[in-house]
Amino acid sequence: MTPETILDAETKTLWLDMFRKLVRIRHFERSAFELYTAGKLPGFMHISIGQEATAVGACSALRPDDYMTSTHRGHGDTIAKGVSVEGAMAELFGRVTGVCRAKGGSMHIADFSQNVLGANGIVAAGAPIAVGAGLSAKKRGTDQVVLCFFGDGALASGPIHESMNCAALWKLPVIFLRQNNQYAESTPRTDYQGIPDVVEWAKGYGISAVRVDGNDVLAVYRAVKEAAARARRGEGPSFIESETYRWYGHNIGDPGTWRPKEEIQAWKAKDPIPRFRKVILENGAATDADLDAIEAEEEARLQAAIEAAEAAPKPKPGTALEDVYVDPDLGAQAIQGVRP
Ligand SMILES: Cc1ncc(C[n+]2csc(CCOP(=O)(O)OP(=O)(O)O)c2C)c(N)n1
Ligand SMILES: [Mg+2]
Repeated sequence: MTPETILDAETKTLWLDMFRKLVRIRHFERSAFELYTAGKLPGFMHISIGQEATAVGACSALRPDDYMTSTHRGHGDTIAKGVSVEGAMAELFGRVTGVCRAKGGSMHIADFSQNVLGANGIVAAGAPIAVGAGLSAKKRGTDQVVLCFFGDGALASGPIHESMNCAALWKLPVIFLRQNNQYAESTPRTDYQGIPDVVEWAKGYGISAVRVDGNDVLAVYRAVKEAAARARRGEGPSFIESETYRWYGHNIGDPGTWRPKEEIQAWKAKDPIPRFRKVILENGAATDADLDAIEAEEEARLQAAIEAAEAAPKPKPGTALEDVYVDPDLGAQAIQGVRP
């Protein structure tokens, strides 16, 4: 049997789509870093280079109508779930063509057309939102699931516990996926986490819990696929500990060089993109030339997105309350201190 006959067409398409998204996010994050450093982007940001396999593997296991919540480090997660690079890049530039019309910025990218309920600058704040979405799906009787990304540091804060408790109690279709990039800001988990094994801890809620190699896109995909299937069968939430690493520091002003050089090098050697490229080639799902072409297409698309974003207008001050309140008049009164 030749390698070509091992993989069915559907799997090949899935793999190439996942490769494309890995590359898309890597290009996006590199460009965001460069543009910010060159003084072209306002605000503040957190780059997720190194963590792409967790974002892509997880979101590829969802249906388009499933929901997702993310964190302050949400560029990769939101793009993996379907936010366009055009909309995301324009959002970083603070332009009207941004996916949130410049009202979200780097840390609050949301896109309801993709059921992306938002990246979130408040640590752990995505979890209660995910539980609310899960409760809504359950009450409405849909079989949608909710993927809740959060950081390793977020696990040490109350909302994660409250959310997991509620989701377990009410058997809600929520997948709690901890993106364990080993640090909360510059604090290693040995300095903030009293729980010896978070997978065993999560099992204490009476839910399924597993640990995966977060730099292996297929391992993450399989874990989320299984968790989603359980949730759709009405078997409630799951917890996934995805072990990964961010190559750079906590935020864009932090080069992260305070970490041991050997540690950074060891994780870079586990770069999820060449790793998956190797799997694709070994299984005959594509050739090097096919994968190079995907990379070139994504780079060209991103460059066009950057040019379009730079050329787009900034929002007018008078539009500040649009899209913020359901009723803009009530919103304006609230801001002026007039209670409706
Ligand atoms: C409620 C709250 N507390 C503190 C902060 C400041 N803060 C921003 S990111 C961060 C660390 C988060 O670490 P982790 O959850 O591991 O995510 P990572 O940055 O590693 O992706 C902290 C403390 C915040 N944004 N929100
Ligand atoms: Mg972290």
